[in-house]
This record gives sequence, structure tokens and C-alpha cells, in this order.
Amino acid sequence: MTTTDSILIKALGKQKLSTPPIWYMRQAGRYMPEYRAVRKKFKNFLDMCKNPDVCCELALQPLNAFNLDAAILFSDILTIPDALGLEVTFIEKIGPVFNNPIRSSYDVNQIKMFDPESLSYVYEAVQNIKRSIPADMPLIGFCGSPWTLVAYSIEGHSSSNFKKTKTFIENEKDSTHDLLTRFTDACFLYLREQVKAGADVIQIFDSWANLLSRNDLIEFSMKYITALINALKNDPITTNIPIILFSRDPKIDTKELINSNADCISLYWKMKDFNTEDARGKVALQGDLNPKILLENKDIISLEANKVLEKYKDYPGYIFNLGHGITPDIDPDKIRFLTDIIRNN
Ligand code: 1CP
Repeated sequence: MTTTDSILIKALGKQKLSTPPIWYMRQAGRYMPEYRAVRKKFKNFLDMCKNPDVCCELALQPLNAFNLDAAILFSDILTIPDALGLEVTFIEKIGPVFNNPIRSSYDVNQIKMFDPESLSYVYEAVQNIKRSIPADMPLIGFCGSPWTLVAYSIEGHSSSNFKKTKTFIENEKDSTHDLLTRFTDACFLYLREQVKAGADVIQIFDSWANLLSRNDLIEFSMKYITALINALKNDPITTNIPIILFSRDPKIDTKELINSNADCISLYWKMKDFNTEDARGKVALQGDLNPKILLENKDIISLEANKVLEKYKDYPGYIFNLGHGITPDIDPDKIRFLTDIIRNN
């Protein structure tokens, strides 16, 4: 058995299956007591990501707890800005904080060239995870989209409106494009190394796509995601690796998302006007279910899960997932319950 026989790879190849493959965004994380037990040994979250044995242990935790069809690398999207010298730390209750955020065009010019070797700890984690999972279980590697990485790098921390970032991209257009190009090149080299180390699938997280108007989204995000996907499709190492694009609440239509050349679109839970008929036969689909449903009782979870199954039952290539990551307030028992409903439908 190889990963080609797995139902995730079949679904990504747009095959219609009787039961969808199942995995969850943030399937490893703070909602799991076994994660919290490991996490408390590290002050800084990124120090934990820099330990390949610990990353392997954390990636395996959800696979041991639930009946899932894919592993996802345990790491974070902010490894690239950290490697570029922006120095990312994670502060309790605040989240990621950059010691050297981008504040000017001068700062953009000062950024060092990305050396893919500086993230060798990630590729080592990929190798460890790959060795520890069944031969037919795919491992998903990932990166943040160039835009999402640029947004954190300019803002310097998370934010509800990314005001500094919006001012910067308006006033420093050329530098913004320079920065986006640098991140696109870095993402390509980074993902290529993840694939060399054993990643079978790639997911690109455009978690801050929702900040941009339609035109800005095309100019500052989709253009670079498309360039990244095309670079991966044109490289002999990554050419056959299926690519999933998660774009959070993007203000563009279905056709424009599909034009990115991704193999699969991961649906954010609010994208109610996504046109599945425009997508049919062109891309696989993933997700859709509102993660907050998992805070409800089991009757409601069951009802909502069945609605999603019904909606996609004839869609060629549907992957069950949530419409965004599992949040820390979710009871692992509900994940088990939901997984069983999907598996036994
Ligand atoms: O303190 C802690 O324990 C840190 C919590 C945590 C975890 C478990 C962070 C900090 N990152 C991660 C792991 C992670 N992050 C994974 C691998 C685990 C898995 O999926 O099983 C992945 C794929 C990510 C990706 C990631 N990091 C995204 C994209 C997904 C999304 O949710 O949209 C984003 C935006 C980040 C940034 C980030 N890292 C961590 C936090 C709390 C955040 C979000 C900060 C914010 O709200 O802006």
C-alpha cells in the first residue's frame, strides 16, 4: 500500500467516494490535554516547533485519538518570517509577536535571502512523522500564503483589522510587491524541501485573505498564490503533489479561486455563495462545516454533519474537514463523535 491508494489522494484526484476522507485543520493543538502536557515544557511555542521529535509526537497525537485519514505536519506558518530574521515569539494570550517587524521600504531591503536550510528542523519533523505513520497515510505539509505572511510581518502581531499593514500596502506599493515576491520564492523553496522530506500533499493557508477588497485580494494575494502553485506544478519534485488552498472568506468568486490552479479549495465556513457547480470536475472541495457547531450538543452536531454530507454526496472529490481550525474550547470527545458520524454514514 502506498499513499496513492489512500482515500485522501483519491478525493484530491476528484474521485467520488462513498465515504469522504477525514482530517481536521488544527487537529493537533490546545484542545487536546495530551498537547497541553507537552506544550507546558516549552516557554516559547517556536522552540517547540524547532524540536523535530516533539513535532512528530504532536502530529501523532490526533491520529492516536481519532480515526483520521491524514497526518498534518506539526509546525507553524510563521517559521519563514522567523528564518528571515524577523524573530517571532509567541506570548501567552497575545499570540505571535515579531521583534523585527517590517516598518519601511528600508526594512524590506534589509531582509536576508531565504536559505531553505535554515528550516531543516521542519524537514526533519516531516521525515520523523512520515516514518511513524502507516505507509498508505498521506502527510500534509503546509505554508502560509505570501500575503498572510506579509500581513503578520508588517503588523508585527495579530490584529482584528491589520491597520498598519493596510496603510503600508497603500503607501509602499513597490516594497509590498517586493516583499510578496520574496515570500513567494521562500514558500516555493520551503514546500519543495517538505516534499523532498516526504510530504504527500500541500496546503496553503491564506488566513488573512478576508482583510482585502476584491481588487486588492487579486493584486496582493491571489497573484502570488497562483505564482507559487505554478512554480510547484512546474518543478519535477513537486509537480504531482496535490495542492489545497484555504482562503479565509475571500471576496472573489468561485471561478477566480479555481484559476489559482489549486487541486482543491478548502471552504471557510462562511462561504455560503461558493458555487459548487462551477467547481465540479475542476477542483476537489474540503471543509465547510462551522467549527463552532462543535460547541453544541451531539444532536445538533449530528444534524449539521449530515447536512454537509448530503450537500456533497454527489460531488466528485469531497474531503471532510471543518470550515476553519479546531479552537481550544472544543471538547475532544465531540471530534470523536463527529468523526464517527462521517465514517459510518
Ligand atoms: O501556544 C500554543 O500552544 C500555540 C498554539 C498553536 C498551534 C497548536 C499555534 C500558534 N500554531 C499551532 C500549530 C499550527 N499552526 C499548525 C499545525 C497543527 C495542526 O494543524 O494540526 C498549523 C497548520 C498552523 C497554521 C497556522 N498558524 C495558521 C493557518 C491556519 C489558520 O488557523 O488560519 C495561522 C494563521 C497561524 C498563526 C498562528 N500560530 C499560532 C496561533 C495562535 C496563530 C494565530 C494567531 C492569530 O490569531 O493571528
